[in-house]
Amino acid sequence: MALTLTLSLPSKTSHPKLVGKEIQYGTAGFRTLADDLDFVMYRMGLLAVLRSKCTKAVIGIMITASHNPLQDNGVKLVDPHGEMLDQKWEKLATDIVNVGDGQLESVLLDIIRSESIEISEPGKVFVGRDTRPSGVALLNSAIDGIKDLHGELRDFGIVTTPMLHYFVDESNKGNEAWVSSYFAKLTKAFKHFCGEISISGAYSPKIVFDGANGVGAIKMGMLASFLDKDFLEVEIHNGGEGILNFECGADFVKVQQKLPKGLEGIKPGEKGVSVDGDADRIVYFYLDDSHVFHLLDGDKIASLVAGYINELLQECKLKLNLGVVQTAYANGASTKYITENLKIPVDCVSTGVKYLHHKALERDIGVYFEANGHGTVVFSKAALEVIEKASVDQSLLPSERLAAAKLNSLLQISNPAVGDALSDILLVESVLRSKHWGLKEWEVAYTDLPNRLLKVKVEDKNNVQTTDAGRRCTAPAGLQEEIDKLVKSYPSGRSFVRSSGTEDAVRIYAESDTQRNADELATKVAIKVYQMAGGVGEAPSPPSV
Ligand code: 16G
Ligand code: MG
Repeated sequence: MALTLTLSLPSKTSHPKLVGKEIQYGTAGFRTLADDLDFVMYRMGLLAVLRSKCTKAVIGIMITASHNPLQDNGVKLVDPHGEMLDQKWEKLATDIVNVGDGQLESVLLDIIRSESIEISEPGKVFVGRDTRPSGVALLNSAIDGIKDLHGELRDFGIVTTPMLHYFVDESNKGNEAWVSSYFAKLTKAFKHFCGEISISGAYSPKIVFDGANGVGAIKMGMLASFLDKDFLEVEIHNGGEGILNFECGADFVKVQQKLPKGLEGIKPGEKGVSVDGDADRIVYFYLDDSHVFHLLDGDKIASLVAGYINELLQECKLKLNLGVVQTAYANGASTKYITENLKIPVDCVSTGVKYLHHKALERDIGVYFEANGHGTVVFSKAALEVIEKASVDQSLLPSERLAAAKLNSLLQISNPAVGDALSDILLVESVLRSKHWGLKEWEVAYTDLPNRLLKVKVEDKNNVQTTDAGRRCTAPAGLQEEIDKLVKSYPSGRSFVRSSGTEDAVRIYAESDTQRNADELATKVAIKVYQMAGGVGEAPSPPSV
């Protein structure tokens, strides 16, 4: 039957497309200068309604540019289970954003036809944004798009990215999706877990919190109000008085390996925690007695949490399949520790939460973390049922039942929709409290191999193509062979290059036995990239040896 559907888009003329270069739905959605995003938001409002009609479920729109500077903003769509947008639809998003105003309706109609969308289905969209001032106008543009396709809207206002993912997931499961129910769920499980465990040994429930001057600080304040100080004592810094992500936040601390602005007064041994601008990443850190800075990143969190889950599984003798998922950026020492010491299998996937999340779902219990602090614990419904049953099974030993009960409440603390800085803090604190550990006791499990991350600007980042989860380079021809030759001459050497999914650049990672060697290897590889992949601007300086 011929489709005679036509679309009228009354707000289209208020959101004209900027003439400019093509933009792509990248690793975590569209992200660029906020001033360039008006028409993108409008079109994402339209697309979200179509996606909702297509999946017959609530879809989320999150307006954030995460750890990027204040003047940037971005948008990503959240799929029905709270996961990242389906990859086929990422392509549709790119198509819809890059057509001229004149073709917008016909491209929408193409999507309706190709995806067999029933236009009379309701379209339900949840929206949220971070604290960027540009978010208000951008939200209104998205709302225009939603209304033009007669979608229903629920605006959560300023929320963390993981909260929006959680609301979408819960709503589609038929559960309540309220800010208060989110905090109640996390803190109830945390209190349940910790209630039985006294504070002793090196453990302290106090954290010195760096909120990156963003939404994480606001929501941490709310979370803390649900917990008294015996559970979690939070000293909030960078609560919004300074500039978002400026010299603070998880990305700054991880990349610069130093204290964030505003936390200079942290005392040796105190637990520092930084989140990023939309609170989906965390890193821990502390100063030792000599005021030397120590970082505990996503790799350390993965090893702590997976190690503890493994202990509980052994105690309750449940044969569930536990695995860890990392990316090529995971420190080699962490992968070795998890596979050889903890004896937990590790999968390596491409960079980006969506890849880790999907891989982790293949396990009964999957722990995934990127080194930069994105991660969570996911588990199957069947695994949870087995654990719940064991926790009350009178044929088991009391110690076995107790271990199953602990595992059950630990899993309730995680946000299964996506990596969530707030729930990750509660997870880490639960494990530390249970082990009576401070950060030093946690840190000693393994020592990171010294490493270096560099980036090189090139004419076209698509010149660099990779395979094997970003670990081997297939273009330009000959570059991988050059990298292999360089790596061979460094003890415990490892290096790879990949084009960034969020910036116009090629990233270079190297690790080796000493910092000097890691720096030297990274620099030599960066020079090769510059020479062979069309480097622009100043060439990387050769190592000084
Ligand atoms: C995005 C990704 C993050 C990844 C980073 C890599 C999400 C929510 N975020 O921030 O997982 O580590 O990109 O950036 O997926 P790059 O491609 O520029 O190296
Ligand atoms: Mg983020």
